[in-house]
This record gives sequence, structure tokens and C-alpha cells, in this order.
Amino acid sequence: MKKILLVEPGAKHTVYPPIGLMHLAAVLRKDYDVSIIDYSGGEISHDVARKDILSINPDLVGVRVLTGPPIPRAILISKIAKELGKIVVWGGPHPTILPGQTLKEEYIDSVVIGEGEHTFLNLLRYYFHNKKEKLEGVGIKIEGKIKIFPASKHYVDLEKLPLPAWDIVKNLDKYFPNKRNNVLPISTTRGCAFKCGFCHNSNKNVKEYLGCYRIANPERAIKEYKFVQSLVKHKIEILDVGEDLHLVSEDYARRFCKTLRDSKLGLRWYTAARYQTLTKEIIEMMADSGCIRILLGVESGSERIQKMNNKVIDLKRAIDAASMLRRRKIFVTNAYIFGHPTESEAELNKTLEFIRKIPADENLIQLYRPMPGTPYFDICVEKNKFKVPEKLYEWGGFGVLGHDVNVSEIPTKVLFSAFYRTNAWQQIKYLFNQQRFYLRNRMIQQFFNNFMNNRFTFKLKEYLENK
Ligand code: B12
Repeated sequence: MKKILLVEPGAKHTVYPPIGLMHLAAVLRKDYDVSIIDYSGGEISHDVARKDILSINPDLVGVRVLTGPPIPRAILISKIAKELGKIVVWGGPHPTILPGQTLKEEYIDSVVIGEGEHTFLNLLRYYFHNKKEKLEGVGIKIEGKIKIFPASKHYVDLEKLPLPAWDIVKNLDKYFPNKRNNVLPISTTRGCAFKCGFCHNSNKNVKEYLGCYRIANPERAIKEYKFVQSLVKHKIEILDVGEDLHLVSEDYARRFCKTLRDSKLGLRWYTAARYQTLTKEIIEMMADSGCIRILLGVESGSERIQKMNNKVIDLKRAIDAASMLRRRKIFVTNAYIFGHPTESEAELNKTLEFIRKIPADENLIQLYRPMPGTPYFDICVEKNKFKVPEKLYEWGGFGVLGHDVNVSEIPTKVLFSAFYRTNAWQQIKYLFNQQRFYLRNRMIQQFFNNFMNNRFTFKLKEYLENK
């Protein structure tokens, strides 16, 4: 049996289970001997990575890559794998958007674009069984030439997909370090039903190679929880089904809440939704079935920007929904972007007004960072607002504090000062509310850890490293 090693380079300061790779492994393991290494939450040294690859001695190394800090880590691993004579395949959001540029690097042999389950199996058959296999959804070097093959029409059916292969990840307990109230991140969707201007999901390749939006039956989340709980030492009591967007419609929200309540497992859960889904009835059901946290994207207070972004928010409705959520002790995070492309100072002021008006436990404010392949990115390029990286490694600083760009019409000094001033106050308020949330939900270890590892310390560490 051929050996496949899947590697998650991750980022140094965030421990997160390799969900995408576990999904792939679940499908591959019938025909291949699959291992996963997750480097998230730690340093990657040349020697350790080399030793890790040698000890498994795979025939092929697959790497999951996001734009930003994971890029230099992915490059390091891939160069070592190539030195050791392995076939190197990249997958995940970054190569999905830029397959051609990624393949220009000599240490990458092929990329899988979009959803990986079927296309990767197909690519492995090409490499190991039959070079005549009809390739789909991949970019590959054939006789030194880069070729990009159109998407497969064979999309994953989430009802038929085996559960992610949690059992082949080593040291699973590192993701659940607390004695109680551990949080299990669960992936229940593919793609997104919407098309927000700043988001990866609006990208042409993502739409084409990932296929239509799909959401799994809520029962799958319960099955996955039982499976993971059976593998780990500590108690998991919270499901994080946040993703890009979880409660996509009122009908699905009702089904999800009912499944959680009927399971009688007493699980609590986090989610992500849009304000228009949140009626009074839905909020009551959410609270009654254990929802304790929600992420909502407001993005901007300006109607023009909301339209440009494809996400119109009714202020009154948002205020009512946020108040109801908080009354039911659901922690509300409203996310905003400062410095949308073409945004004016008057429009930014409207956002500041929204922040003051919509109740929240956390206002998550980010400076807009152009992510490749999104509609917003194209506006920035058109308006010549920044230099597009020409080489793979140049994408490594994307999304990192200190690598900010101003693509709006707001004077840079005004934008940055509004961002840092508002954030300083909002982050202090959030830290306080977060600690109250931990106490309210009996998350005692998280409460103490959060004094040392919070947004302030995280951003500081990331900034110092990427200076
Ligand atoms: C959980 C999550 C996080 C977590 C954990 C990060 C992580 N390890 O993924 C946290 C909160 C830390 C995070 C942070 C950020 N995130 Co985030 N995050 C997600 C989220 C919601 C889920 C990831 C996931 O588990 N997906 C489910 C699995 C099944 O999908 P997948 O990993 O893509 O894998 C499939 C395919 O891509 C492919 N595949 C993947 N790897 C490989 C490898 C090989 C060899 C092959 C063949 C195939 C393959 O096959 C898989 C199965 O089909 C995604 C959105 C999403 N729905 O994916 C955003 C997403 C990945 N995040 C995104 C962004 C922008 C960020 C931030 C920059 C946000 C910010 N402004 O701060 C930060 C920084 C991240 C960083 N640079 O390190 C973007 C990435 C865009 C990009 N170009 O990279 C996404 C896509 C959101 C979006 N819609 O725009 N994020």
C-alpha cells in the first residue's frame, strides 16, 4: 500500500485540529496508508520536520495551505519533502485561488483546487496506478509544463462522507486540554450560500471547484461528537459549529436546535449566523437547546458599503435580535471591517455609530486586508492600491498586524487611529465580558488561561515575529 503523509503547517500560536486533512484521510484510508502531522500551535524546525518525514517515509506529502503565516511553514516542509525525493501536493484555500503561481515553485508538483476528497483520490491514481487517468480539479506539472484541469462535477455528498479520521491524529488530547468544558470544532458545511465581497467563498475557483453550498444533517454533528469523545481523555461539552456560516436558514436552524435538544446529551454550542435568520422564535429555540455563543458579521454601517459587500443589515432588526440573544445569555460577537475598498471617512463614521447602537459582548474589529481572489481584492488591484505579490513566499505576511495596507479613501492616519483607538477600548471590554462568559459557563481553566493567552498577547507575539 502506498504511503501518504498529510501535513497541516498551521500557525505558531493557534492550536487547531486539522479538520480538512481528517476529511481527506477518511476517504483515502480505504486504499492508502495515511498519516497526519499537525504542526499548529508550535514552531517547525528543519530538523524536526525532516525527522518526522523520514520516520513515516511516505511516497507523497500533501500540505494544507492558507494565505498568510502558514505559507513560510508550508514552504519549509515542502522543500524538505522534495529534498527527500517525495511527490509534493498542495491543497486548501491558497493554492485553490492561485494554482498557477503556486506551481511555479520547483518543490511543488501539483495542487488540488477546491474540495479535495474526489480529486485527490483521482490524482493519487494518476501518480501511482495509471498515468492515463483523466485528471480533474487539479493543477500539475507534466513534462515540466504547468497544466490546470477543470473542476470535477463529482462533489462530496456530506451524508455519505465518512466521519473525519480523528483516530489517526496523534496526541488528540492536545486539542482538549481542560478537565471539563472542552470545545469540539465541527465542520458541517461546504461552500457558502452567500457572496460577500471580502470573502474567499466569492472566489471564482472556489465556487467552481467547491461546488454548490451544502450542509450536513444535524445528526452528523452528534455522531462526530460521540466519536471524538470516545477517543479523548477529557470531557467535551461544547460544540463549535461556527464555520463561515452555520445557521443559514430558519428551517435549518429549527432542525439543528431540535436535534441538539432531542439528543439529551446536554451539549452547549457556538454558532455563526446572519441577522436575518434570527427571529424571536429561533432565538428562543437556540437558547433552549444550549446555544451560548454566536458570531454575526455586520461589517459596515454604511448602506453603500453593505450593498457593495452583498450583505445588507437592517439596523433595527439587528438591535432587536442582539438584545434578545443577550437576554438569553447568548454571547454576541459582532464582526466589523474598517477600511473597505473605496470607503470614505463619513462611511466609517456610520460604522462607528452602528457599533455604539447594536448591543454586543464583543465587537470584533479588523482592518480590511485584501485576500487574493475576492471581489474586494479585484477593486484594490484596479485602483492600484497595493502591490500584488508575485512570488509565493510574499503572501506570508498577509493578515498580520504591522503589514497593514490602506485600500480605502480614508486618510491612513485617520483610519489607523480610528482602528487602534476603537479596538483598544473594545478589546478591554471584550476581555472583561469573555471572563464573565467563562465563569457563567463554568469554564474555569479557560478563565485562568485567558489572563495569559488573550487577543492582546496573541497579536503582540504575532507582530514581534513578523516584524
Ligand atoms: C476554522 C477556521 C479558522 C481557525 C483555524 C484555522 C485553520 N486551521 O483552518 C482560526 C480561527 C484560527 C482561523 C483564523 C483565520 N482564518 Co480561518 N477559517 C476557518 C474555517 C471557518 C474552517 C476551516 C475548516 O476546518 N474547513 C473545513 C475543511 C473540510 O475544509 P478545508 O480545510 O478547506 O479542506 C478541504 C479543501 O480545502 C481541500 N484541502 C485542504 N487541504 C488540503 C491538502 C491537500 C494535500 C489536498 C489534496 C486537499 C486539501 O480538501 C479538504 C476537504 O475537501 C475556514 C472556512 C472554511 N469553511 O473552510 C476559514 C478560512 C480558512 N479562514 C480564513 C481566514 C482569512 C482567516 C484569517 C486570516 C482571518 C483573520 N482576518 O484573522 C485567520 C488567520 C489564519 C491563518 N493565516 O493562520 C479564510 C482563508 C482564505 C485564504 N485565502 O487562506 C477562510 C477560507 C474563511 C473565508 N471564507 O474567507 N480560521
